[in-house]
Amino acid sequence: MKIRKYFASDMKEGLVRIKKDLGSEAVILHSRRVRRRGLSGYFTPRQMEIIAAVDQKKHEPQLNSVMLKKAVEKEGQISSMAGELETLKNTVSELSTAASSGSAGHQASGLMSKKKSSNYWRSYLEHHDLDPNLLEEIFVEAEVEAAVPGRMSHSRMAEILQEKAGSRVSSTAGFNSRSQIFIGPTGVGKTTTLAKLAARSSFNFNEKVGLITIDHYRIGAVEQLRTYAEIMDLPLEVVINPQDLFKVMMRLEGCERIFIDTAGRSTGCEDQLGELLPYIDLLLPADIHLVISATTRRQDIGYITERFRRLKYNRLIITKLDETNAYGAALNGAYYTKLPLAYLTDGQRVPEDLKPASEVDLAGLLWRSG
Ligand SMILES: Nc1nc2c(ncn2[C@@H]2O[C@H](COP(=O)(O)OP(=O)(O)O)[C@@H](O)[C@H]2O)c(=O)[nH]1
Ligand SMILES: [Mg+2]
Repeated sequence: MKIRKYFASDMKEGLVRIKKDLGSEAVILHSRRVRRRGLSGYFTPRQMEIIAAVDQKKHEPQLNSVMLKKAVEKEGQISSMAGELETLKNTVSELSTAASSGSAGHQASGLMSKKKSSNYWRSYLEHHDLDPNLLEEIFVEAEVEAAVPGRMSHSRMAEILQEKAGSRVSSTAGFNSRSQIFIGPTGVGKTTTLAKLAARSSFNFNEKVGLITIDHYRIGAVEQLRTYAEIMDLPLEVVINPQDLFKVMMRLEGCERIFIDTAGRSTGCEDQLGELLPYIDLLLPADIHLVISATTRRQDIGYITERFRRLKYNRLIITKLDETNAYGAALNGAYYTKLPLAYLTDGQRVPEDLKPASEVDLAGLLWRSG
């Protein structure tokens, strides 16, 4: 572990130096405002003292998405082996049927083409927890286009599925509004994702950014965002009732982009969800992101998208893609809501582990196999 102390005029400058010096894996251990030593310290503005560290032994892959791709490839290999086994099983059983009906030669030649049955593809997609109706819709169209009904080569099926599933999912790039609101169940990564996006807006796009939290039920949650706000040197306002929101928005008048965090309410509690509505109404027009974890079962995605509907969300964010190897959540979410996907996240690192959905081959995640 390499630990270094830095002095900079502000956090932004410090972060740039730390990144240059220790690399993007560096973490901030501590930061505070201090006076310069000696008499001159009283005549110059306070400085930021930042203690940063980097674990030299840690050997992380460059991008979590690389791991993601590998996992998908491995998954594909296993599924493909399962498919081969199934084809073999079918061959034996069909050969024995054919032998008893006296046409073994003819049947065998047809089966030697490396085509896989619909059942193979069905179970392959079921593994990704794809909604059965969505799966059925895709299959009906795919079967129509198949040269040999019931059997399709891997590449042809991949092509067809990619086109069919892809056409059902849209993505949106960037922001449409000044206010960016994050809603969704507890623990899905709302605050972390907000911090990633606020960092991108501030550092990559040089926008003047403000943060608001209406997290008034969980003190810990306010502290989490406060830590990010301090590290990024962004103003944070805590709102505890809708009336305060007006005053807070006036204070953040100079901010071009405002990120608004909400407390994770228990999805089933209608009253608590309803409490957010007055805040949201005051913030409109806004980009309202429903944040869902990729590890959510499809039945729960249906339930969550329905429950939160009253909060007028207009786009989706799927988090924690690094924690699963079933990638149906993004497609299911988009299918149930008919709304665009905005961002995907695949790790805890702020701000690195985030990608605009428009840059990810969503359908391809499902069948990028060998
Ligand atoms: N593995 C993984 N963890 C994440 C991701 N996004 C957030 N987390 C973690 O999930 C936990 C809950 O995140 P938080 O932002 O507090 O969730 P919130 O309750 O919805 O605000 C934290 O430990 C985060 O570091 C992600 O994309 N991948
Ligand atoms: Mg939170």
